[in-house]
Amino acid sequence: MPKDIQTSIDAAAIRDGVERHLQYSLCKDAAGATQYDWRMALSLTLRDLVVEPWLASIRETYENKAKRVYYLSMEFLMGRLIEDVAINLCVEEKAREAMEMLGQDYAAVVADEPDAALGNGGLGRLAACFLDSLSTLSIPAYGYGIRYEHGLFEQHFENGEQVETAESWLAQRHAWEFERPEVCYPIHFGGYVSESDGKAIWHPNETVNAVAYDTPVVGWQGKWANTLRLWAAKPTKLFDLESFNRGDYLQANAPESLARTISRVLYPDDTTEMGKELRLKQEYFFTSASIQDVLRRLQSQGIALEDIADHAAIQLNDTHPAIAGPELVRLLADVHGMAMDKAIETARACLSFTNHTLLPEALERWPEGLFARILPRHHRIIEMIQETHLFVTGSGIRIIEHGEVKMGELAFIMAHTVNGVSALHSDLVKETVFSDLHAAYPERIINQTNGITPRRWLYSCNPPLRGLINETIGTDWPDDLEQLTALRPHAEDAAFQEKFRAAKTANKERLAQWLKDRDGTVIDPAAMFDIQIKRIHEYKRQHMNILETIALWNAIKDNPNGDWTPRVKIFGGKAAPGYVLAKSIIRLINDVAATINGDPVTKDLLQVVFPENYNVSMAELLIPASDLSEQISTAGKEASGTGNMKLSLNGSPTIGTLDGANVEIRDHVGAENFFLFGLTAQEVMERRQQPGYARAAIEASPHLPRVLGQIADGVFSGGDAHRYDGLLRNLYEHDYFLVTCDFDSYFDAQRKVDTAYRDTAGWTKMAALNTAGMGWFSSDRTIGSYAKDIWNAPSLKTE
Ligand code: F58
Repeated sequence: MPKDIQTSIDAAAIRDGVERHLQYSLCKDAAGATQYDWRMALSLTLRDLVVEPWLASIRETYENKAKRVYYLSMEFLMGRLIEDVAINLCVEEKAREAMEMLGQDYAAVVADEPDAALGNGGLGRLAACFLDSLSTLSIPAYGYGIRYEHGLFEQHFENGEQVETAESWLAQRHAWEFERPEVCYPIHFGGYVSESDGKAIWHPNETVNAVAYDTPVVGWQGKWANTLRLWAAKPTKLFDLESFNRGDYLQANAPESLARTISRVLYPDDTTEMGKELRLKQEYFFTSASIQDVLRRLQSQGIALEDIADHAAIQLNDTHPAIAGPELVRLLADVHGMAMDKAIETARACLSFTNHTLLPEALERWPEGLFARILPRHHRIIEMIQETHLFVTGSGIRIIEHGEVKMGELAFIMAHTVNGVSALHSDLVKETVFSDLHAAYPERIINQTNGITPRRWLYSCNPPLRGLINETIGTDWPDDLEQLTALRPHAEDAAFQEKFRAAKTANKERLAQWLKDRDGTVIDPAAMFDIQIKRIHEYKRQHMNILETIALWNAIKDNPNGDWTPRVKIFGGKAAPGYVLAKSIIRLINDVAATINGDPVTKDLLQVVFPENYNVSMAELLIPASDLSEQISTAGKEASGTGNMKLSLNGSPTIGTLDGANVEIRDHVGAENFFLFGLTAQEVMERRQQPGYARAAIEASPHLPRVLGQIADGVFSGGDAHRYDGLLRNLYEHDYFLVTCDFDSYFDAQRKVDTAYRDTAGWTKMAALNTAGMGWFSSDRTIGSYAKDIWNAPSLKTE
């Protein structure tokens, strides 16, 4: 059935499924059913359709004794699932029809689903795209993570400032998951380690249980499904009856609330002041549960412990699960009696590690005292790993140094392969953060440029463009994205161009309508939509974009009758709650928006929009509607970027620096279809050596003194001349991210964009060549390459 699921299921069958679930799973009559009920009934019906291919995939994996990939990640930014599942099963139209038969609006039901926002940004979304591709490629795999009760915070603006509130996606039942109370592992913390007969025995003083919740991840055309297994923390003793009977109700609940804390909330970045200890516990909690689960599965198949690397490839998504190394060593050596050296070697043969950042402050380090208190046995094992490493390599690089446990070094030393996420980034990993370890292990670092799933990021989110592509090159491209190159010969064809523009306009109108309905914001789809969507961070330089907006506003006001290209600048993104400067950037954008949008002279030429609470679902609306993609990070700082890929794929040329995957995007779409500006990574490093570079750049700029002066005068802050003191001081005196140095070249590149956009045919060609050139950035290519170069994990595809 999986192979021809499209033909075997019709709209009437889906309708019957929805009716059945409404009655038997939700106990509702159609007359009394709410939007929630319809959504649940549809979700459960679609979930039923996934169960068969899911069980078949698991069965096939066991029968073949096939190698499995385990993707350990603190974050999975899944977004909504109804449309995703319907599309992968190729029943989207039938589901729509079924809901119509029932008198329901399919789109409204789809939009009712809360985003599963179990991630901060690119790293978490990459994990979600990878799961989609692993299933599409029929590679047996598990995603392992945490079932956070609260996903990424909700963002609100009050007087232009970001205010955070708790997100609660689990307030309603989560339709897609299966609770597995029988899959439960104890996770220990604290205590001490004793030795007897040369054997180490850990006596922990705290234990929680990790309970599995499984969500199916079905691949393209429903041929294969893998599992996303998320762990929830539960107390070993549910309830303290003794305390309850004494009338101490708070104490009675203490075991539960203590345990639950571990899986309660997703860390919104580690710049916050929340307990570091809790973060360490979260990391160990999900990693230990996952590793125990892997070993249990291998043992149930009778696989000898020496041979586990032939059957399990464990990928560490950043350093967050880096404790997997010592944990696997502990289980092999302490629990199963393997010799320590052999255990280290065996663990390394299973493990590989992806680095996602060059920002040194983002590489995790734990105070040694804290680490040894929470994980005393692992502390000792890390010392042994370190001894072996020092002995074998003769290098002086230590994992534990200056009272800190360095997780980057640990992950690197315990992995057989380390990868960066774009060509430039992987080179810089070798030259900067891990240069010493690279010298010690010269074969270990490789590159795997990131990718995105074309199912969600084109097929699903952009129906007009999907239709045009189908009509032009056929329908086989969603799992063979390089077929998009066949669009190239059409890029200059007038009839194709007209349809391409019509698709873009439809997407822009959809976005405009959504903004009007949700926020009452009115934007004109005839203007250029210039979009920057990503976490707010100094290195991503949203402040450079808003400074350029002010300079453009000045230029228009100086010459209101000039030949200007109308623009709507759209921002989307959240700042870490503790990141003061990023929050100041948000406020500045909102302040500038309030001033500029109210200016009668410029309002038809320039507008700034910052819809609150950017998330995956909002990205699905913004990306297809974009004309210009802002990828303006300081060269050498954005490891890869994946939003850059999504926007370009959807026919939105990039204005950007030579950073991360921008470099490769430009190669693929053609330099003439990319607006390049700014210093290179090498030049950035050199410029930083010049004393007073920021002030010098400001003084030399024809724009910056005026723009910064306006901010300092309170032009955008109702006369409050001090609101942006911190931000301005940073730009004048420090400017580590070189906003001032790249500003003029950015401003000039933007004027080239203005001119290019006015040439409608030329712009359409450029946009179409972006779409046509992006096939290589499918996450299917990335996963195929991980499977071959890192995991040695074959696909079980049958055709
Ligand atoms: C991102 N990292 C990179 N980290 O910034 C981006 O260039 C890359 O494309 C992407 O990974 C995928 O490789 C990222 O998203 C985080 O969100 C961390 C989560 C934990 C706290 C610190 C930030």
